Order: sequence, then C-alpha cells, then structure tokens
Amino acid sequence: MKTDTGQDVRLEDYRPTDFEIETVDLTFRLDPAQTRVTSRIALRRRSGTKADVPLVLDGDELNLVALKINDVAADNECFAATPSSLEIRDLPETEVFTLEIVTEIAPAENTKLMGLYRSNGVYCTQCEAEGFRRITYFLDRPDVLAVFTTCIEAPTNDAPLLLSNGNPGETGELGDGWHFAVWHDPHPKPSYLFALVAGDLAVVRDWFVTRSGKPVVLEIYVEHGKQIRANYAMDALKRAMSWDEERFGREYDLSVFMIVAVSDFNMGAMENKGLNIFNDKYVLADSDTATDADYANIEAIIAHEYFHNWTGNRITCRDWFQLCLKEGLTVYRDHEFSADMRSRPVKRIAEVRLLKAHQFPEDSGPLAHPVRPEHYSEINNFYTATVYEKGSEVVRMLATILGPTEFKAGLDLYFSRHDGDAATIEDFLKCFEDANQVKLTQFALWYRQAGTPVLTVSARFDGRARKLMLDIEQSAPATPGQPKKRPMHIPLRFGLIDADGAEIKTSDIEGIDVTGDVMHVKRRAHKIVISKVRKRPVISLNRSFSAPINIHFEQGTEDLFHLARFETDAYSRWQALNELALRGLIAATGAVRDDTDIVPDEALVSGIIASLEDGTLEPAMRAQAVLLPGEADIARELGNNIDPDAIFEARNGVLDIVAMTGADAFDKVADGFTPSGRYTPDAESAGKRALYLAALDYLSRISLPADALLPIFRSADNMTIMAGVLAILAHRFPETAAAETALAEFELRFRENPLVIDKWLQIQATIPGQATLARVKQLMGSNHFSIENPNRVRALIGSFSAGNPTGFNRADGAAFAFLAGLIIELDARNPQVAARILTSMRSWKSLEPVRQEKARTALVAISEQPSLSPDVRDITDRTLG
Ligand code: 0A1
Ligand code: ZN
Repeated sequence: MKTDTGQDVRLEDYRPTDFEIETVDLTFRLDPAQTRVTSRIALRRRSGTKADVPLVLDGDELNLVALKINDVAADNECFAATPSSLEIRDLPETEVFTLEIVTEIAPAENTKLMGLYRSNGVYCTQCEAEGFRRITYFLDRPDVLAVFTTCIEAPTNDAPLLLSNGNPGETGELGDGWHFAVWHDPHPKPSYLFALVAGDLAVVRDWFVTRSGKPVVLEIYVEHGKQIRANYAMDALKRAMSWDEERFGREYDLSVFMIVAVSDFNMGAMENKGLNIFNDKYVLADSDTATDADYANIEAIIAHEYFHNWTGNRITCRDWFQLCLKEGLTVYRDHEFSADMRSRPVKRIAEVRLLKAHQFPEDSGPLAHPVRPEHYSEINNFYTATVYEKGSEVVRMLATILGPTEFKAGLDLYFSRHDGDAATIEDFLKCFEDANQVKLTQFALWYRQAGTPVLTVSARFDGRARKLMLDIEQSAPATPGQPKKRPMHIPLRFGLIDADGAEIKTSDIEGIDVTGDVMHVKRRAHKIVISKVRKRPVISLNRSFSAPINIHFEQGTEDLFHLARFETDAYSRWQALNELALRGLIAATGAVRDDTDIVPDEALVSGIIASLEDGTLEPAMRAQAVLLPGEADIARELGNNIDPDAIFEARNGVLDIVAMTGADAFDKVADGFTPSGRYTPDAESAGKRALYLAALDYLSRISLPADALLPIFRSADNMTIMAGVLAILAHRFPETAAAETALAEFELRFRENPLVIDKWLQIQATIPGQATLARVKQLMGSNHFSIENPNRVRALIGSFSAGNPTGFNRADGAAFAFLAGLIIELDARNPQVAARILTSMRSWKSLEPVRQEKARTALVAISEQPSLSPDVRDITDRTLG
C-alpha cells in the first residue's frame, strides 16, 4: 500500500528534481512469482543541488534485494529502503554517478494491474501514472526523462516473444532453455511510458512508409488464432498514421510500431513509446463478434494512442496536473480524425451526447474539478471525463476563437518549440499567443475553473428599428473549493434564420466582438444590438456546440421547430429537435408525478417522424433524430428530487405515442433498411443499421412482439443486429420465454468468447426495473463472471450502476447496499477499477429524499471500512462531500 495515502499533492508545490536520470539500463529475469529487476541508472546532480542533499526514489510495494553505488555495494548506513521509498544519503560528490538497484516482484500476484503483471499467461506492464515504481525504485514522475535500454530474460517456451520500447537490439540464448532480447529506445522518456511484454502471442504484420520515405514495420500482437480479428485495427492504424501527417504534419519516429492486445487491463489502452498496450476489446473485431460501435471505438482508440506519440510522448507533461495537456489535445485530435473518417455532424452529435452524459454530471456534482486540477490525493482518479472530454472541448474552442490558420500556426510552434520537453498548459497557450500576437489570459480560465458555465439569453426584436436585441449573461455554478467564478471567454457560434429558412447575413453588430459567425462572450453581461435585420429572425445559438455550456434561453417551440427544419448546420438541427424532445419528456415526467395523463405535443411527434422519413438526411442522422434523450438526460435536466421510476414511465409514455403515431413510417424504415448483403463496418452502412434498429425498437412497442423479434435475432448475420435485437428483446420483454431463449442461445453460441459475453452481461445488467439486481447477483455467480477481470466487472457491475437508472436506484436502496459490498471486495484486489465504478454514485444528492438517504447509508458503509485504498477513500470522501 502506498504510504502517501490521502496526501494532498498541490500544483503550487511543484519543483524540479534535485537529480536528473540520464540513462536507465533494465534487466528483467522473468518469473511469475519472483521476477528479478536490475536497474542501472546514471544520475546527474543538478547544478545548485548541494552535495549533502539525499536522493529519494519512489517505490510501491517493493522489496530491495541489493544496492550498489558506482558499482560498489552500498553501506547499510547510507540508505533506507521501505516498500514505498529508497532514500540514499552519502552520495558520491561527483556530478555524475550510477546506482544499481535490484528488486524482486511477483507479477502473478499483482492484482492491481499496475506495474508488471500477468494477463492470461502474458507478462505485461501498465506504468501510467505511477506504476513504474512498482517495478523498481525510480524518480517516477513525468518530468524525469531518460534513455531506456531494456534486456528481458525468460524461458523460451513460456515467453518466445520479448518486447519493450524502441528499436530491437541483440537477441540470443542463455542456456537452460532461457533466452534474452535487448531493446533500445533512443527517445528520452518518462517512466510512465515504459512497457514490457513477454509471452506467447501471434502477430499480424504490415508496413507504412512515412511521407519522408522512412519505412515502419507495424505489428499487432494478439492471442493465437485471433489474428484475423486484428485486421481492422491495422487498417485504422495506417489511416491514422497518414492522417496525422496530412492534417498535423506529424511523422512517426521509430522503425517499428507495436500494439499488444491483452485481456486484463484497467483502462482502454496505453500509449507506451513504440509499444502500445491495449485492452483487447479495442483491438479485436470481426462482423460476427463486434458491433458497429466496437468498430468505431477501435478506430478512435487506435488513433488516440498513436496520436499520443507526439502529443504525450515527444512532448510530455511536466507533472500530473498537466494531464489535460496530452489528453485533451489527443482527444481533440482523435475526434477530428473520426469526423474526417466518418460523418462530421453525426460524430459531433455523439461527442455532445457523451459529454453531456458523463462530463456535465461530473462538473455539477461533488467530483467536479477543473480541466487542470490544482490538487489531488490520488492521481488515478483524475483520468476523468473533465480532463479528457472537456479538455478536448477547450482545445476545440481555442481553434474556434483563433481560426484554422492561426490555430495551426500555434500548434506548429508548440511541436517545434517543445519537442523533447515536459511541458505545461502555460507553455501550450504561450505558443498560440506568440504565433498569433494575441493574449489568452482570460481563455486560460477554462483550465482553472470547474463547473459548466451557463449563458442566460433573452432576445427582443424591434421591427420598426430593424434591430434585434440580445441580452447575454454568463455565470458558473459553485463547485468544490471554487465558490466564485470569473467570466470566461466563450466562443458562441450563431446564426439568424429567416421565415423561409434562409440564413440572414449580419454585418452590423454592437456590444460584442464578432469574428465570422462567432460571438466572443467575455463579459459577465453583454447587451448586443444587431442592426439592419428586416424581419424577425429565428436565432440559433452555440452552433455545432462551439462551447461546452448550458444555455438558458426561453426560445419558443415554434422557433425551435423552425431550426429543427431549416438550420443550415446539421448538428444544430438535431440540437433543436433534441431540445424540443427534452422539453416534452420533462413535461411528461411532471405529468407522471402529478398522476395526470401524458399529453403529447403533436408538433413534436410529427417533427420526430418527419426527420425519420426525411430521405435527404443520411440514415445515421435520421437514427439520431428518433433516439430521444435518455433517462439520464432527463434526470440531468431536472437537476434535483429525481425519481427514476417516474422518468422511466414518462419516457416510455412518450415513446409509445411516437411509435403509435409513426407506425407506418417505422414499418417503412424497418422494411427499407433491413440489412442485406455482406457486412461492412463503414460509417454509411453502420448508419443504416442504426436506423433499422431504431425502427425495430419503436415497433416493438406496438406491432412487433417478442415472438416476432426472436426470428430476427436468430437470422442476424452480424453482431450489430444480433446484439441490437437481443437488447430490444431483453429490455422490452424481460423474463418472457422469447427473451430468455434468445439470451440462452446467445450464451451458448458465444460462451467461449469473453468479449461477446460482456455484451450478454451488459444487456442483462441494463434491463430496467427492480428485478435486475437479483439477475446481476445471479450472473456474478456464473462462470462467465470474474471479479479479477476489469472488462467483466465493467460489463456487469459498471453497466448496472451507471446504465440502469431504475434498476440501480431502487427505492429500497438494495442496489446501493449491494454496490457498497462489491466495492469493498473489489477494492482489496483492484482499487483503480473499484474507485471508477464507485463514481456511478456521484449524483446521489440529486435523488429524491428517500433514495438519497439510502445512497448516503451505502456510501457511509464504504467510508467506515478501515483499510480502504487511497483510490476508493478519495472518491468516497469527495462523493459524500
Ligand atoms: N494514457 C492512456 C490512459 C491510461 C491511463 C491510465 C492507465 O492505467 C492506469 C491506462 C491508460 C490514454 O489516454 O489512452
Ligand atoms: Zn490518452
């Protein structure tokens, strides 16, 4: 256990190390129970560091076997070793000296999956953020950059494959059935980017020639027999490599790029230099086992990790407070990549949905923190939607504010000025300032202030004077530790649409700076006058979601319908329809709680159906139009006193009405888009499948009973349709013979494929209603579940707690109590995953009082455990507030 338990680390306390590490020579003698790690490090005392300053290296659950200083065994008096640190006094007086540190670790017993561990018989590592210190004592922080050479020794039988970062070097036999391989990484890097893989894996090989003509061997390592399922990942990798050259001028810099898929992984994937390690869920795909969403995720994550080679590896972070420097920027890059590979507006809708579903609740609850936090007690808990997704939105806003050419100039300067550095957000912003002679002082607040800003807008049109008056006020809610906020620079894309649906050109705007179609909201209040507007326009605000904010604008439904029909920006058409639907769902929830009838807004219903039928729209867009806001969206909008059962009932009521009114249209779509021909994972085909499934989902409310869905499920020839129909069956007709039969057939067919079984677990965990808790408990007892595997835990427990509002928020609190028990059990094995799952309780204070009290009791039960990990302790304390 770490000794720095619960210690508050503060950004303001940052100071460089007293020593630098120039080179690291690692030798691993691999053994599941007793791996011996010999680390020779060449250190340099920084100028200004006094000779009597001790060297304190980080460790975590380490066991020191031997220590040499300048090749001489160290005297016991001159060092102190504990599992979490190695302090060396009486160092040589020379500026440069070497240490040789021998530690022993047990990869097979490493259940935290941080450091060196075993996954399905394969040795692998995860070192971000602080895993390297579980391998050897080191200055384990991102601003210590060293050149690594790694020698791996292992029994040839057990581990024919020996990989590490950089370029391959010498290999050979050692006798007694052992062999070795040496890897050298010429790029200085922080320890969190170190990686090692050893085992028996198959490889898929390809190549890429960079635009300056350098050949790169590409290798994806997977379990034997799964090679064919790595082809899509390889294709995505090659596309990402050329795209990064074209769009951002970034070329790859080693002769080999390797990806290894492992089945036990705490997160999605990891960008280790030259040797990315992936959760196999984000590598393996074929049409029988992967859905369209899986393909899209694989494409995005392969690209994300590859893009880190520049934004993260060549330029890394000075300290972990700067995590968004690499993550926000890299997410922005992968979003742009997917937008170019697929449909830009559909991708934007997906991004906004995700942001609102995960980041907005985080930003409005007890776990809210700035994109660049200023203190933390456990860094693992800061790999959040705020750092990643809002971090990406902040970069997007920078691009919007500056304009494409200026944004590119700033980014080019960043790449050239900071190549090889461990940089900060200030360094990043300075590049955009210097390249464009602008000041970004106010913009920088986006990194420092937590909470989703709110723009309150009112509009008045004076026909006589031909003036449109807009009053805009900005505010931001209080968040933990930040009661007051300063006004931020909010880039608000806007447009005015006339009665015929044409865009009104505006040239005469007072009260705010405008560039192109962007208003620069900077003050707390703006009184804006737009002149020369002949007729009353319909106002469209925050086009393409130019800023991650909430807008309070009492815009009439007529106007929203107008936008839903005529907005020229496709994303904004969806936004208008979605806003209307949300209003309808909120009204319906009120009706359910008041025990009155749900009165459908006819215009809304016909608007939804019109979008469904609109053949000029791409199918994916039509699917998005009928995919109404979810229960969580409604809850977020309501904000407090949430009764998930009422929301569920209301939403069902509205969907039933849409289904009945649009029965013919849904029938036509279901017929017209019935999949035929060979499956291909491209976005266009995926859009058609999404539309088909959306139609089936509606029809299942009226004319498509479970018995009719079963044959559709049985005849599906790809996983998208099969899992989609299975979910409709299980969720709409729970416990019917047809649903249970389909679930059983699915299990029988895929019982040997854990990634597919995850879908089976997830579908069941998200069956709405009280009864699901018992099912989850029963599934935990099945041989498909293992608390040791993070994917299984996320599929069953994570989907239940984060994706089943009625099942998880049972009024009797039984599911909260269940989760508390599980978190305590899981925490003892894998604190990082336990802490992450526990964040599903973050919005407990917005529940109605009875559920709220039950949730509090469960959180207190966790909190009262004496031996919680720092990870779970941190989340529990902050959640309880
Ligand atoms: N840097 C990775 C995310 C990551 C973070 C922590 C991990 O282990 C605790 C693993 C991966 C990324 O952004 O993809
Ligand atoms: Zn990342």
